[in-house]
Amino acid sequence: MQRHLITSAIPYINGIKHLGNLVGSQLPADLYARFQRARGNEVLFLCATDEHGTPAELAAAKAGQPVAEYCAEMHAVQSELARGFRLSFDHFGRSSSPQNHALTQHFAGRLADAGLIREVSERQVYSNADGRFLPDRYIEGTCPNCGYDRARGDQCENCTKQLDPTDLIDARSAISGSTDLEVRETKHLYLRQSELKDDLDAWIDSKADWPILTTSIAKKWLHDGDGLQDRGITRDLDWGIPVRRGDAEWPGMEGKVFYVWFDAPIEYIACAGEWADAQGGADWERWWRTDKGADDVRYTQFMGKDNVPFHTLSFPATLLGSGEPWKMVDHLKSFNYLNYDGGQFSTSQGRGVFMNQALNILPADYWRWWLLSNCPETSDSEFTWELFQQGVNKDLADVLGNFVSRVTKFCRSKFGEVVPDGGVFGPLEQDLIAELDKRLAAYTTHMENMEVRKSAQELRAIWVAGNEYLQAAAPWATIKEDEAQAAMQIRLGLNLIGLYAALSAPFLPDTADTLAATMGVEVSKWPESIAKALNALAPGHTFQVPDNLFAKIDDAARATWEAQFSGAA
Ligand code: B3M
Ligand code: ZN
Repeated sequence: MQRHLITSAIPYINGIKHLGNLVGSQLPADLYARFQRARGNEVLFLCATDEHGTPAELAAAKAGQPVAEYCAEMHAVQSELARGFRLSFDHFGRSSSPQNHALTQHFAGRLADAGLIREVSERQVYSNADGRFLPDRYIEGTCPNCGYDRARGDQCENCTKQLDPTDLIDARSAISGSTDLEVRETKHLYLRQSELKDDLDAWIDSKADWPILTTSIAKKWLHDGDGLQDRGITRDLDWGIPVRRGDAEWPGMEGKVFYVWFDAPIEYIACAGEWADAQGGADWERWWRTDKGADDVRYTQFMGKDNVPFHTLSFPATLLGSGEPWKMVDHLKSFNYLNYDGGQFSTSQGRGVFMNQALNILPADYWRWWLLSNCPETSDSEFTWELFQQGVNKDLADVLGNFVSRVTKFCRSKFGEVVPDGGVFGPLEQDLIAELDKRLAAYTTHMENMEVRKSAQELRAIWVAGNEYLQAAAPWATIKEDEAQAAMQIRLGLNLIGLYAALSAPFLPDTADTLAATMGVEVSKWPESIAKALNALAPGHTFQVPDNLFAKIDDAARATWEAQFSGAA
């Protein structure tokens, strides 16, 4: 038995995520976790909400709520949506947890002890009216480049020019609107990543099996220009993890918090602690400390490509720099972007489908199937309603749904809702078994390698093979001449449904449950041999004909949704 630690990038707390976010990390991570569990392996699958930083503060302010209250509410919302999409996290934690506070402060202390932290004095905008330093995006003013009067201190949204807050004309606080701003000195902590450059380089070189997308990003940051730069790990914000050196105060750092990207990946570890506490004291260190059993853990991370630098450099720098035996990532699976109908998903314009909206219109499995089988794996990919309609109607309704319906209904009408007896498998059945054995091996390999699209294609081919068999065997014709032969064909068909439940479960967990319940069995573990799986249901075993598994999406519904989610309103 293998042990798999699996983490998905932790979604920001500031609102409900869209389908592009979902397919870029959480959903493929869930696919892999479900697959590994079905293989009989031990899995710890973790995710959490990323609750710190300016985006959280801004979203809470917009909602008119204290940040802590806003985060608690949004965590509950995201958690419910994760359940709705059947994301099978062993724990869905919070980066604001006490466990993460303690661990983040611990790491900072270790890094400081190792001489890997230095203090830097910076000049930053202070708002007298607000009584605080303003992060760049809390400062608004007129863009010196295009004259847009609501440009932000980091960038002008109108002409996209990158700005410094001091470039802005008539700068004001985005919080209070006050123009009573001044530039003050403030001290920050920097992680001396440059000191760890050779260690990181060697570590990345040891990952020969990583995708080029991943290693090229890491190498670029390591070597381009002046090479890996030290990174500020503190901020002048109220909300966040207070800067402490382990258990001790950090003189000069009073009132400051750690930068969100410093504490967010540490939450992967803290989340295991949260999980353990929720289990009444399970052992989390056997997943994370190589001196306590984690040396035989295989750790896989899932994320969008924009998160790769933090996971290949900053977080590993934190772990290596601590000098402690933390488990490092073994495989990092990164994704490109999913676009929406010729453009991008946009939260502010309400463009595209968000997780809550998706579940309001169709069950989770429809989305899971389409998103995974079209995921942005080797390049960006695109959601259109037409492609979605095609995927659902053809793959799910016409192929899988139709097969199940034909087999079960035919059986009910001729033999009743019971697996019929009848002859032994003939050449047609042996051919099918041989084909499915080959396809099962290919499917299993693709799933092992996290080749999501190839896995979906192979699963679909496995469904298609069942339909083709049914077409060739034609039990509705056979029965006129040889009832025993028709009975054998249908017995095989019913067993295929059981097999489909097991093989489809990582993609379509609800459908798998329905299929298994229909057949009066549990969803079985990953099959080893097709021949064995196709003899699982013995003659005499009773079943029930399921309701239509998938409703087709008609053109009217498609047009309605197209308009509804265009962001035009
Ligand atoms: N919250 C960004 C994102 O959701 C960020 C990931 C953190 S992973 C430690 O894409
Ligand atoms: Zn501008």
